Amino acid sequence: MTQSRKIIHIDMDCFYAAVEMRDNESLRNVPLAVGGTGPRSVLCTCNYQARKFGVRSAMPAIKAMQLCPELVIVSGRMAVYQEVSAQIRAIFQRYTQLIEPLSLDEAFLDVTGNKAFNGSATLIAEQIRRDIFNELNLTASAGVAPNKFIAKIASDENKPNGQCVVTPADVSGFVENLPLKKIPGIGPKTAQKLLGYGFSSCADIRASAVAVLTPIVGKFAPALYQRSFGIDHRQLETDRVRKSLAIETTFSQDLSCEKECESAVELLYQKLLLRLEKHQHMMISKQGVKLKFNDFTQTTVEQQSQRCDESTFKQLLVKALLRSQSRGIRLIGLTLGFAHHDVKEIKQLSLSW
Ligand code: TTP
Ligand code: MG
Repeated sequence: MTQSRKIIHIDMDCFYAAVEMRDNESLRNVPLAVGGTGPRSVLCTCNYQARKFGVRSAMPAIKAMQLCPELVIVSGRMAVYQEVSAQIRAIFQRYTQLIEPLSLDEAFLDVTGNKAFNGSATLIAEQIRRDIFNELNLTASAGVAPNKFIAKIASDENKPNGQCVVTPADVSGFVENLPLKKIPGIGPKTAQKLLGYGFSSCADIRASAVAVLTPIVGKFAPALYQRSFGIDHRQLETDRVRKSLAIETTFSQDLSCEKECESAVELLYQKLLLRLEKHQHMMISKQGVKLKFNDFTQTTVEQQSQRCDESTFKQLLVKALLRSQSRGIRLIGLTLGFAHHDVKEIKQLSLSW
């Protein structure tokens, strides 16, 4: 029998708003949102008091004020949130080096084989949340499960300041009646589409087949089918595992001039910056540009770099284009290399949760 993994997903409660409430007493007992205050601005998040009025993340401030006229909106302090995020990460590191940050306020931790608390992931998650509360005066929620998919959903179950443990034996029952929109990767539109075909829960998906799901959800079909049984073999993308970040695009028509390629690099660069947000903790060591030509051969030009900057990508593009020998460009990719750290290997495993 193979040992199941123990994954913890930690997610801070109303993160930006919680930091503002912590740092300013006058904001503690009012419905509070963090976001722009201008007429066309959108909220980043809001506290739980504001949520009672239906106020939500990504809601236009105007709509939020209609729902909750006494809502207080403050502008965000990104530098402070980043600093708190680093403090939270330092707490995680006391318990494991296998950490995959998803954003400033959430991360997966793999504690399989941990020695602390006799290997109980439940107790480790409780202790992490206690450390966060005692040291940073903020609350976090946790999901504990045999894989990332279940852990992420579980951390939402008992929010705020709660925890939910799904043991291997509980997995099947936990996912069976799960609404499909809870599955990461299924947005409201896809959920609606699936409903149109009669799929409303994981139980419905289980009774179907990948071949039936493919015309509806495309490439996501095999993963969706697996998720409906609670299966998710994805490893954590830790600093150790992730050595690079790449983003690329294949053109419907080959590009033939430098100007077109440069515009494509500008677009890709914006996308790369968005992806990089999830990996803010990583140390960049290299930038690269990949080109695929219309004869399907490819070339890559790289350069040592500690930053992710657009002008370096453009310079690398120019160098790569020198190798094109007037062939059309089918694909352009941008890559970042990361410096990586050594992490101790997992050794002993414990069966208790
Ligand atoms: P979330 O974890 O999605 O939300 P949250 O921490 O505010 O609330 P919850 O208790 O439900 O976890 O996002 C973390 C932070 O990311 C959030 O505090 C603000 C920011 N954020 C945005 O700026 N825009 C958004 O649309 C969302 C969803 C979050
Ligand atoms: Mg959160």
